Amino acid sequence: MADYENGDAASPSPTPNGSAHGFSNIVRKKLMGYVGFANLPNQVHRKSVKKGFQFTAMVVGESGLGKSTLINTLFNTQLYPRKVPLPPSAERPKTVAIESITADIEENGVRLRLTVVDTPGFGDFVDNDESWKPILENIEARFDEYLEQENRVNRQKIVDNRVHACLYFIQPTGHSLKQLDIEFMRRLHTKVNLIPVIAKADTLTDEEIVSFKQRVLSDIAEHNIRIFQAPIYENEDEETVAETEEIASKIPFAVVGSDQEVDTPDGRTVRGRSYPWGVVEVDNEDHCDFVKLRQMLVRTYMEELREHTNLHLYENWRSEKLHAMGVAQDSSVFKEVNPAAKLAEERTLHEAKLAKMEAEMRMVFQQKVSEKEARLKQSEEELYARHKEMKEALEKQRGELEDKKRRIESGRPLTPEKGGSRKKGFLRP
Ligand SMILES: Nc1nc2c(ncn2[C@@H]2O[C@H](COP(=O)(O)OP(=O)(O)OP(=O)(O)O)[C@@H](O)[C@H]2O)c(=O)[nH]1
Ligand SMILES: [Mg+2]
Repeated sequence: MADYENGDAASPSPTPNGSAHGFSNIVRKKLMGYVGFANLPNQVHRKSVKKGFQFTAMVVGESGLGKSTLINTLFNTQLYPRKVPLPPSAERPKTVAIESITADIEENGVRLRLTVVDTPGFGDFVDNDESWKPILENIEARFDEYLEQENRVNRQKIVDNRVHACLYFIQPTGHSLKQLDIEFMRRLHTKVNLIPVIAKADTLTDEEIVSFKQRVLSDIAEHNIRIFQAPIYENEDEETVAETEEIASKIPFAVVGSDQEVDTPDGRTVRGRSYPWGVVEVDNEDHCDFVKLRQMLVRTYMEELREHTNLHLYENWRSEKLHAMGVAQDSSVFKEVNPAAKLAEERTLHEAKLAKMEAEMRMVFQQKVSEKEARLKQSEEELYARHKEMKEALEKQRGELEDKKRRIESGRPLTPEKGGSRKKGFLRP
């Protein structure tokens, strides 16, 4: 099934029958002519190009590992001027300082506001136990700033200064990760997309790189550190899956940085580093993983890094923070409300209420009718009984009268004589 974009015109509205996604009675229809919504991706493209993009990358690693050089190489610009080495007597910062540089760069009409957060001083002290702390604080302060913008009344112009990726430079020792590296990654992996790189890979042989990578990966796995992995989606074409796997197979990227062009023995001019034994080409995949790192960070997964930062890292931080403040998220409050579904729901409730009222009224009516019927029946019975009684009394009276009549006609006294007694009207001589 297609992955419909949320909340846009392309998303089908749920059906009132309340099926899980509202797709149950969606039918496939053939268009009879060009409608124009095939142009939607172009509209999105135009809009986002107009808006421009914001991306913030952080570089962390001990001094002199080539962080600034790699950023210059990645974005093909002199973001960082070449450094003048400090004299040994110069004052050096006592803590990890955080510096950020922002530049607007443009390529084929697409504007990118790139911010690079540098962390000079990391790992430079005798006691480096807490070197990760100012960096974590900086990342969280950027989350805080974003949250504050989200809570404003006007949210039209939110500037996203959150760190979308952190390149962690590993010293090319050829052994394994140092305590400093593990501690940093352990503390930061839930707050930022970690991309580990092996710095100055030209100082190691190919075999050394292979075994060093394995050791680094096993250290990472052992400490349950989650580094950024490009996602593989369902229904992705084979080529994309192969590309993603190829990129993933190079982690940690063994990189070489150079913002200088050098001539190769075969007469080409390339970005690279020149040695008496030959030239290391930055953009040559046989020489180092720079191209794959650029693919991960810029060409293929920049949007994925931004999305993962927003949907997972920031979201987790935000809910943890709100939870700590005692604000529990009420999922029903944040539930997306579809007006059509809401209307249907209200209508159903109203209909149910009406039906209940009707049933109650019918019950009351029936009760009254049966009471009346019972009363009528009772009076009918009473009437009948009275009628019967009266009829019987009449019958009795009639019987007596008939009897009297018969006696008078037969000349018998009405009252039979009882021995010696005289009856009225009949006098004895
Ligand atoms: N061999 C080799 N040298 C490099 C590489 N990248 C940078 N360098 C050199 O290493 C030195 C330090 O490079 P930077 O880019 O300033 O290093 P950084 O990590 O930014 O250093 P800080 O800002 O002091 O923390 C420079 O002389 C670079 O020319 C690389 O890939 N290989
Ligand atoms: Mg630097």
